[in-house]
Amino acid sequence: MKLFASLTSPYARKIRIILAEKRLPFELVVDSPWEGNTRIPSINPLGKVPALVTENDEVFFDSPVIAGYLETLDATPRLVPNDPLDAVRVRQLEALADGVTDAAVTALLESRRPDGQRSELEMDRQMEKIDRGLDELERRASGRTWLHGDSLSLGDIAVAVALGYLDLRFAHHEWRDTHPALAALADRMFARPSFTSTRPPVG
Ligand SMILES: N[C@@H](CCC(=O)N[C@@H](CS)C(=O)NCC(=O)O)C(=O)O
Repeated sequence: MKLFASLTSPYARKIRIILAEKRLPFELVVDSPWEGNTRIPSINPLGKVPALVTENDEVFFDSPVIAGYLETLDATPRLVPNDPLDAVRVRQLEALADGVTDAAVTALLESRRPDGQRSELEMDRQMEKIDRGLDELERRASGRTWLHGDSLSLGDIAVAVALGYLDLRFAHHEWRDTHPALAALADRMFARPSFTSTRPPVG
């Protein structure tokens, strides 16, 4: 398996963490879709990372689809429950966490636009999505070790990746002060080898 990824992409990090947790061997192909010589559009027509090429040369994107594919392989731990409704609940957690990440990525790109083209209104809208998403995740994390059931799931991974991305790009965001259950979850998740080995480079 080959994973095309940039080292700062939170979506790609989610997949690298899943691969590490499941101890699945893969080749990491580092490629940034923002660079002129990127190969990504020839693999994923949407020009985004992550993209996974399987042993049979089948291509999967985007990250929830790749996560779904990895779940079909013969590897433990299982990160999505077998029960169909519980599986949807874990996917909902992933979607909420990815939505927080989407808002953070959009706000970052907006903040990098040249003077005069930057919209404070758009940045505020995205930050509100982040804050509402964190409040909902805090409610779901409160009083629990794991976000779903009694073991690690894709939901815990996606949420911790979103929190790590906030730390990387919005270090001034004091989400820990107002979200103690998420802060505790982050402390536990960030200590796992799958997280320490995939820490994004600063920049
Ligand atoms: N929903 C997608 C989002 C992927 C995504 O937006 N990746 C960013 C990097 S963090 C990207 O490749 N952006 C390039 C572009 O939008 O052209 C997923 O979960 O995989």
